[in-house]
Amino acid sequence: MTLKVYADPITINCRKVLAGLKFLEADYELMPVNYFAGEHKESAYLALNPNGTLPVAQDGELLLWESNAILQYAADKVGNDEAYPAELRARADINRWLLWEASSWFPCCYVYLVENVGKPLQGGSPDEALLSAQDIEFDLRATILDQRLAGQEWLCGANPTIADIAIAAPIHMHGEAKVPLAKYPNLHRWMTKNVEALPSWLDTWVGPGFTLERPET
Ligand SMILES: N[C@@H](CCC(=O)N[C@@H](CS)C(=O)NCC(=O)O)C(=O)O
Repeated sequence: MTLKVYADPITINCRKVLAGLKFLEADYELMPVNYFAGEHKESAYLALNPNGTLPVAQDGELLLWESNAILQYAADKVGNDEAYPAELRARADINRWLLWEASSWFPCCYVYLVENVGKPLQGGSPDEALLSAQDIEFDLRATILDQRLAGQEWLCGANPTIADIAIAAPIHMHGEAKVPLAKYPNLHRWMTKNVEALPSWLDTWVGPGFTLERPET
C-alpha cells in the first residue's frame, strides 16, 4: 500500500521525509498541508496528528507522526537494507543519530531558520544576541558531526543511510539561514558535496524564501 504523507515540502521535517522516501525508493502520495496558512493546526489535521506538527504518514490503519519514525518504518517496509541496515550495531548507530537529530540537532539548527529566514519574511529582524548565544550551542553539536565525518564520506560509513538525510534536513537552507557551516570543513564537505548531490535531495529542493520552483541551471 502506498504511504500517504501529509506534509508541506518547505519544512525541515517534511523535506526530511519526502527526500528520505525518495532515497529509500518507497512509494508515497503527498497530501499537501499548508504550513504558513496554519492548516496543521486545524481540526482535520489534528485528527491525524494531535501534536499539530508536520508531517504525519498514513499506511492503512497506521497513523505515524515523528519524521524519523516514518523513515524507519518505510525503510523496513520496503526492505532497504543499505539505507537502514538490519545488522545490530549498524542499526544502533543509525538509531542514535536519528534520536540525537530530533532531540538536539533540529532544535539547535531551527533557531537560525526562524531568526534569519522566518522573521525577515514576516517583516521582522533577527535577534542577534540570540544568534550569538546559539553559535555556542551549534559549535558543540557541529564539532561532534565534524569529527565523525573526518575520514569518512557519510555519517555511518562509506554509503549514505537515512541518518544522513535526517541530519541534513535541519540545515537544508543553510545559506539563507546563515548556519555557520563553513567553520566545520568535514561537515561542510559532507553537506555541500555529498548530500546536496543526492538525486533525492535535489528532487525535494527548497530555495530562498521557501520557494519550490528550482531555477534552470
Ligand atoms: N519531532 C517532530 C518535529 C515536527 C515539527 O516540529 N515539525 C515542524 C515543521 S519542521 C512543525 O510542524 N512545527 C509547527 C509547530 O511546532 O507548531 C518530527 O520529527 O516529526
